[in-house]
Amino acid sequence: MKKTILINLFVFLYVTSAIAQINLFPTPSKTSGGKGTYTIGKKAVFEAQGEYERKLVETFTAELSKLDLTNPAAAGNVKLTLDPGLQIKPEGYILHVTLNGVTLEASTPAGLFYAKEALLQLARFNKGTLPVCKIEDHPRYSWRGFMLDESRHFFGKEKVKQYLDIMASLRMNVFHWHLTDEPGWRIEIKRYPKLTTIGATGNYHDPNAPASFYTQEEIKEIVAYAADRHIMIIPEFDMPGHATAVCRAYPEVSGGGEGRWEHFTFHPCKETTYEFINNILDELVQLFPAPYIHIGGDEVHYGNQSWFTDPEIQQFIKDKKLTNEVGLEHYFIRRVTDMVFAKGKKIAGWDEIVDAGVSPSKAIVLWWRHDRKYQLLKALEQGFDVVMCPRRPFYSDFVQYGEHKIGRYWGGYNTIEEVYRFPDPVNYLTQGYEEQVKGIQMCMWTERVGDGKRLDYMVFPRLAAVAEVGWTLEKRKECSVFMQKLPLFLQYLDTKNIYYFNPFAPRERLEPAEPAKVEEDVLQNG
Ligand code: TNX
Repeated sequence: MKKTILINLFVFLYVTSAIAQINLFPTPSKTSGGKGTYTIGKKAVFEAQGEYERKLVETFTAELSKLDLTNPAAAGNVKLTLDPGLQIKPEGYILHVTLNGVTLEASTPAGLFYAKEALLQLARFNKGTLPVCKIEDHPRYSWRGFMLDESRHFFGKEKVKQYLDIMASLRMNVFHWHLTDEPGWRIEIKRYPKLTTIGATGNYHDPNAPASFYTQEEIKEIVAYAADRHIMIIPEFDMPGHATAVCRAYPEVSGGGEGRWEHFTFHPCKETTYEFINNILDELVQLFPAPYIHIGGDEVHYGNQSWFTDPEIQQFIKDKKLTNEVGLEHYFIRRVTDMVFAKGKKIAGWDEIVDAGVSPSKAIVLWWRHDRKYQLLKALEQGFDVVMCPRRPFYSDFVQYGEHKIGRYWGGYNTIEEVYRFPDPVNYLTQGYEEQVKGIQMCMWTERVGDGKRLDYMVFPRLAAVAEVGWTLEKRKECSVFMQKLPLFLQYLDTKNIYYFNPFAPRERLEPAEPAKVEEDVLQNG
């Protein structure tokens, strides 16, 4: 009770104070407000010595020219300094607005980039009339991620770039790209053309939808676009399960499966399967400079029925002394991990890989099964680095409002407030393992998301809360303050024509429909 009164008082004082104009997404580590303002406009003059500083000036000028400013003709002085000798943490920065000008300082390019993004937000929210202030900022976690599933439905290059822009503004730095799964394979592999001629056709709602995928040229373009924004892209090649699209294109590597899960897995014993995977990995490591390749590893039991009956597989289990089918799954994961490691990268994998006997020096674990907290603990105890993306509250295919009909529920759903409060209530589990907890991630699975409009609705504005969980120090987080400033973020989304859910007027915008299942429609109509 006392705490609630104190928080309310704090919120009241906050919104009526000078610091209120210093709204940033995410909230910085330290903000001090002064008296007065300093105006910048399209005639701003920049002091920038090095090559990277000058590159940032170019992008900043272009972005500033698009803002709605009170005094667009204003000048103003902005000085950018990138100096590795400065005592500023790797992704940190100092942004100082005085009555005489603005300075941005950092010891790394990423830090200076974030200083630029912070200044851009200040200019946007205050129409160029910046409050005098000093912001000293650095992130809580080094992995601030967003995952997009483009296998179930494909959204394309422009949507991805738009999301990368918004992620950069929110100081998020990992884009996990789920490019392969049951309905479609979405990346050109030169050595295996049928992956895209056959594997890329169809989506979750329509098995006959025309092939959609990224060419290698497009991948390179998007990777470079992300790198310019200090975002690393980690591709996911899901295996040994969720491999249906691959097996459709190349049935010789299929491991069987039954009914709905037919051809769900790779064949786990054939040497040719491992050669096939190794050849694909060769192309992936060329395309993605990030230090990880995500190899999936999830939900194999859905479709490994034939592993129990196929004599060749059963013999293999005996010969290799693998105990049972789960032992075989772990054997598969260890082999693929070693392939990736031999190419100079670590694997990322879903939390099933914790049991596979993979060395923690070769892998990072994404903890997703919120109902298996012990799996998080086991990963930490075994020495794995971990990214936390539990379904509750970080899966954005869960609904966000009680009246919504489309999307997942599991003992509740994922409101923006619940997203914001994470890692509460699981923070007790990670105590003592802080070094191994690399960060957090939102995962956007798209079985029930058929187009960009519905995608936007599920991602926004929850992504702003995810960003703050990833960046803002625990002592600076306060949900009610976040909700107070959220309308500014919604206005920013308006300028980008994003159709978001509005938590302040939840019935105002209708939930965009899920696409109809083409197969079922045909059955019903026929
Ligand atoms: C579980 S998360 C999956 C995905 C689904 C998702 C739907 C994970 C590793 N596997 O294949 O799309 O649930 O929420």
